[in-house]
Amino acid sequence: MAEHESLEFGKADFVLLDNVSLEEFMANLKLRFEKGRIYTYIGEVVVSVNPYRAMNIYGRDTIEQYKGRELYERPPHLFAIADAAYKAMKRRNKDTCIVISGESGAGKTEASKYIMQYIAAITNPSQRAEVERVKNMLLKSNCVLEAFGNAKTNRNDNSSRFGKYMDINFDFKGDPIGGHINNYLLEKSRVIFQQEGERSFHSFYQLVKGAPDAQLRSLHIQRDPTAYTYIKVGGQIKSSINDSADLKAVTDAMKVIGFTTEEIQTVYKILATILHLGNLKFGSDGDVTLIENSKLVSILGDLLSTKDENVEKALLYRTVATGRDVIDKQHTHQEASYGRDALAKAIYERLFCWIVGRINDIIEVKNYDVRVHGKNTVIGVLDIYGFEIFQNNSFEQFCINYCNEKLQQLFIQLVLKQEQEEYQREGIPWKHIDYFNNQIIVDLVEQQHKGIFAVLDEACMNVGKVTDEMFLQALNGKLAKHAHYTSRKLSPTDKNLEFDRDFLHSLYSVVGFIDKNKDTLFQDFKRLLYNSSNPVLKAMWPEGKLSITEVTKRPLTAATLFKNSMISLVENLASKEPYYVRCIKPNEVKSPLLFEHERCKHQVEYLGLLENVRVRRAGFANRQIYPRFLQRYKMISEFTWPNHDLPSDKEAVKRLLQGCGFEHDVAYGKTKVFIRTPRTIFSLEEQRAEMVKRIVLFLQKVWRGTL
Ligand code: AOV
Ligand code: MG
Repeated sequence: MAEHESLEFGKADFVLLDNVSLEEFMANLKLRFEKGRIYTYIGEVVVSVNPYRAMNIYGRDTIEQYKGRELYERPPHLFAIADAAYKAMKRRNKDTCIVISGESGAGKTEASKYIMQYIAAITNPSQRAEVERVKNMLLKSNCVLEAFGNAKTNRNDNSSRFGKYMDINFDFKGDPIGGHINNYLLEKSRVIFQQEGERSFHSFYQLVKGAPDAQLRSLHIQRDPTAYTYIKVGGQIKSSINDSADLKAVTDAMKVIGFTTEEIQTVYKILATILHLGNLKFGSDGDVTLIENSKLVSILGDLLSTKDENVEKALLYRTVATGRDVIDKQHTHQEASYGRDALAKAIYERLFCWIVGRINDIIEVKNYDVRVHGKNTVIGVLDIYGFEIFQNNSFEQFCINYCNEKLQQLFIQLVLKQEQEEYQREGIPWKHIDYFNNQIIVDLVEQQHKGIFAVLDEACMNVGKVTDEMFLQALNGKLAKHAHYTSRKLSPTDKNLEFDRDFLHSLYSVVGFIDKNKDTLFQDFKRLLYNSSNPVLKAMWPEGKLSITEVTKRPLTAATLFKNSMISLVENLASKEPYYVRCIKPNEVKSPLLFEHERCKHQVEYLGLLENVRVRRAGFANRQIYPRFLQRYKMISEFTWPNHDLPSDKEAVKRLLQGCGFEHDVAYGKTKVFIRTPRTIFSLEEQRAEMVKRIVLFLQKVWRGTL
C-alpha cells in the first residue's frame, strides 16, 4: 500500500482489487492511466503504461523520495523497483536483475534508461572520480547503442532492433565499478530493406544529415539521404528524431567512452561503404557480369583501404576450391547482387558487435581484487526488442517473438518460484497454484530434432537447392498434429506459418527463412576486409585470415546461434534475483490521452498479469520485515507506542495485530509478517492515518500552548 495515494487514483497495487477479474483489472489500469498514474504494482512487479508525454516524475527530488525506501511507502514507480534490486544486491550480497518486457513501443527502453539513471544517482555519495567516470560511460553507452541499433518502425520511432542485457558491477560499498553488455541478434536485414513507412538504423541518417561538409566530402557522400537506395526503401526519411543533433551527441559519447579518432573515422567509413554498396549496380555483357557504375569501386577501395581491383574481384567472383585446384568462379548477376547485399548486412552487423565489444573492453571491471575488496555483485538490466507483428512477418519477427515467449516462460516460472522460496525461507506453508505454462510453445520452436528451428536447420543442411516451400512442407509433415501449429496448406501465394496462440499470434511468411538462417557471406569478402590496410577494419574480420583451403567447418545457423544465446540468457537471469517491469502500450497512435481498451486487455492477457495477481493473492498480499512494520504502524497500538517492551519486534507485531483483531489474517515468518488480504492493510493504513492526524493536532496544541 503506497503512501499519499488516495483511491481517487485507483488501487496502487492490483492485489488490492476487490475482485480479481479482468474487468476490474482493466478499470483500475485505465483509471490510473487517465489520472496520470502510469505505474501500478502487482506485489513487487511494476506494471507501466506508456504515457506518451513527458512526465515530471524522474527528477532529482523524486529520486530522493525513493532512495532507500521500501516499496509500499511511496507511490508505485520504476525507481522503487530499481531501489529494491539495489538494496537486495547490497544488503544480501545477491546478484539481481531487472527484466523489462512488453510489446514494441510499450516503453521498455525508456524504462531501462530511467532505471540506470536512478542507480547512477543514488550511488557514489563520496564522489570518487573513478566511479563517476564509470557511471558516465555506462550512461553514455546507451546513446551510442541506440544510434547503431535502433530505427524507426511502424510501431515505434525509436525501436530497438537488437536485444540488450547490461550487467552493472558494484564493489563492496555498492558503487558501480564497471559493466558488461551482451547484445542479441541485430535485425540486420534492415540495412538493405525497410517496410514502407520505416527507416534504416538511425546512424545512417545521422551521418548524411549531420556530418560536417568536409567529412561528407572525404566519404564521397552527398547530403541527401534519398540519394542512397538502401536507406530510402521505406520512403520515410524524416522522423520525430533530430538526426543532426544526435550525430554530435553520439560522436561526443564515443569520445567520452574512449573510442580513438581513428576508430570513430573507421565507423563512419563503414557506414559510407554501406551507402555506396547500395547504389552499386550490376549489368551483363553476354555471360560476363559487370559493375555498371565502376566509379563506386574506387570509392569503396578508398573507404576500405584496399586496392580497387580487390574490391571489384570480391564483388564479381568467388574463389572455390575443387580438390587441389583453386579457381575463380564468376558470379551470375543474381549472385553478385546477393553477395553485395550480404556484404552490406554483414559489415554493419560486425560493426555493431565490434562497437559493443569496444565498449565492453573499456567498461569492464579492472583492478578489482576480490581478496581485498570483497565480493563484487551485479545488477543486470534486460531491455529486449518487444513482441511485434507487422503486415508481413519474417524470420526476424519469428526470432523476436520467440525470445519474448521465452522471457514470458521465465517470468511465470520465477514469479512462482520466488513466492514458493520466500514461504519456505520464512517457514510458512505454501499451497500450489496452477498456471498456464507456455513451455509447450517454447518447445515448439526450440526443441531438438522436432522444433521449428531444428527443421529449419535440417533444410539448410541439405545439399542442393532447398526452397522455403520445401521447408514449410517439412514443417507441415512434422508438426501437423501439434496443438499450437496450424500451418495452412501450401499454395503458390500462401507461404505462411501459422500458430494459434497469442505470441506467435499470427502469420509468418516463410519466404527468406532459409537464406536468413544460412546467412552466407562469401569468404572472398572476409579476406578482402581482413586484408585492408586499415587496422581497425582488419581487426573486425579475423576469420579473413584463413586461406580458401582452410575453411571447411560449417558455421552455426542464425537460428541456432539465436537459440543458444537465448538459452544462456535465460540461465543467466534465472541465476539472479529477478525484478520485473511489465510495459503496456495504451494505443497505436502514440497518444497521451487514448486508452484503447481491447489493445490493453490483449496485452494484460498475454503478459499473464491476472495470473500474476492471483498467485500473489493466493498467498499473502503483503509482507514486511518486523522492524519496518512496527516503524509504520506502532502508533496504532498502546503496546507499541511510542516503544514496546516485548522481547522482540516479532512479539510486538503479534501483540499489535491481536489488538486490532487481525490475528486470523496473518502469518508470522522468521523475519517478516505476512498479511493475507489487502483489506487488512487498508484498515491498518486508515488507522495509522487517523492516528497521525491526532498526533499532529496534539503537537500543534502543545506548540501553541493551548493544551
Ligand atoms: P520499447 O523499447 O518498449 O519498444 P520505447 O521505450 O522505445 O519502447 O518507447 C517508445 C516511445 O514511447 C518513446 O520513444 C517515448 O516517446 C515514449 N515513452 C516511453 N516511455 C515513456 C515515459 N516513461 N515517459 C514519456 N514517454 C515515454 V521496442 O524497442 O520497439 O520493443 O523494440
Ligand atoms: Mg526498445
